Amino acid sequence: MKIKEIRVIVTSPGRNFVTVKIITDEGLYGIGDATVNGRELAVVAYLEEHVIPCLIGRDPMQIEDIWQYLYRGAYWRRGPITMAAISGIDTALWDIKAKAANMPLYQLLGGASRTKIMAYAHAQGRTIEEVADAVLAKKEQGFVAIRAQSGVPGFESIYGIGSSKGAKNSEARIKNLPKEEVWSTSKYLRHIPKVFERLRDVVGWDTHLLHDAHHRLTPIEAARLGKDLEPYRLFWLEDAVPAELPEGYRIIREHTTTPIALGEVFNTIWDARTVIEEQLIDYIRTTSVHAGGVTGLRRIFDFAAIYHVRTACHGPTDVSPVAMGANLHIDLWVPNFGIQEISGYREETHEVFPHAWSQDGGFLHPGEAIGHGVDIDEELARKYPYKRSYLPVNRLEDGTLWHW
Ligand code: GCO
Ligand code: MG
Repeated sequence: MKIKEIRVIVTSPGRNFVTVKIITDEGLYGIGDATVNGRELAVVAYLEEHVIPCLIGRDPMQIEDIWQYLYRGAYWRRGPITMAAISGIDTALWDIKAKAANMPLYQLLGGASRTKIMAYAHAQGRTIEEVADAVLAKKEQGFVAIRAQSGVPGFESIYGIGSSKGAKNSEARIKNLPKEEVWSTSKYLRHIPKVFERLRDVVGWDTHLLHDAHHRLTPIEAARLGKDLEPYRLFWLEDAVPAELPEGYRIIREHTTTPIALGEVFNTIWDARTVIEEQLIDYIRTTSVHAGGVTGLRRIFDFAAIYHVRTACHGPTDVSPVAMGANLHIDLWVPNFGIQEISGYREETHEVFPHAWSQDGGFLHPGEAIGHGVDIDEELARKYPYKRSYLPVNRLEDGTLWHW
């Protein structure tokens, strides 16, 4: 079997997605996600100019060799653009291999270790009562794990909370440039424990509650927050501190027993090495589209298992249904599974990416289709052209640019 053609499909059914389609001379094809939110076309150029010409005519069964060729062979290793490109190719190759073997991908990985995959949903609100209502609504839908994000009094819009009317009409929105938000760590740190106190009152103790600090704290601030949240027994505190300095997580660990999740922006096992090896985290958030596809993710997860770290694939709306499918096959197999994020897709996204994976209340399953079970309707995809779009940026009250 030989790789005959590789297409890069850019479509925006609700938001931008970059999808790789590898077609073989025997007619089998595979699909992979290569989306990097806000920098989509950089991956397209990387693939079209630098990757695809090297792969035409190769044997698609040689997944490991192709992975190493694109990783080591490029000389310039790692980074989100390179790794998303590798991820798209790798996931499509695993799709082809599983189709050729006539089995669902999870079978090829070693078979199912569980019957269903626990997922967590997002709940948010501007006020504590709005968050409480949102959490109860998700519980009602069958979720046993819910991430709760709250507005902070005095701020218009904040991470994880739908933007207010004003923000929607802002100049940045109109010009299609990054929206700017305002942030105060001290106000946030005072408010969040009150949110979780109330949530435990309304939701009880059987629902897992999670919270994402989105890289905005320093280690000692994160340690304080973890400590203040201890009475409410969170499932985790996520991305408390940017992890370019992984040693910073030692400070958090010394002070709190609140479990720590990290790594949605990690691209390789090297990014995750220190926090896993020193047991500074409890959940590793790497996902197939940003951490080197099935090959890269499997390597990280096996490494994490040695250190009691469990898996928690990133699954926001910008991780396409294709990467979600690949994640779910890994989730069903991986011995040290923890949880899977699902933030829900728009109807048009589901239509462009028909998928065998399914959701039953708060649980997911990859399905029994051969391959990873996700396809792309290319004709429909053409109806949703790419639109430049950005993640917001964040500033302190005095204008200093802050982490987002
Ligand atoms: C999450 C994430 C996302 C990211 C987004 C960036 O936990 O789901 O923090 O909301 O911000 O995926 O592209
Ligand atoms: Mg996050």
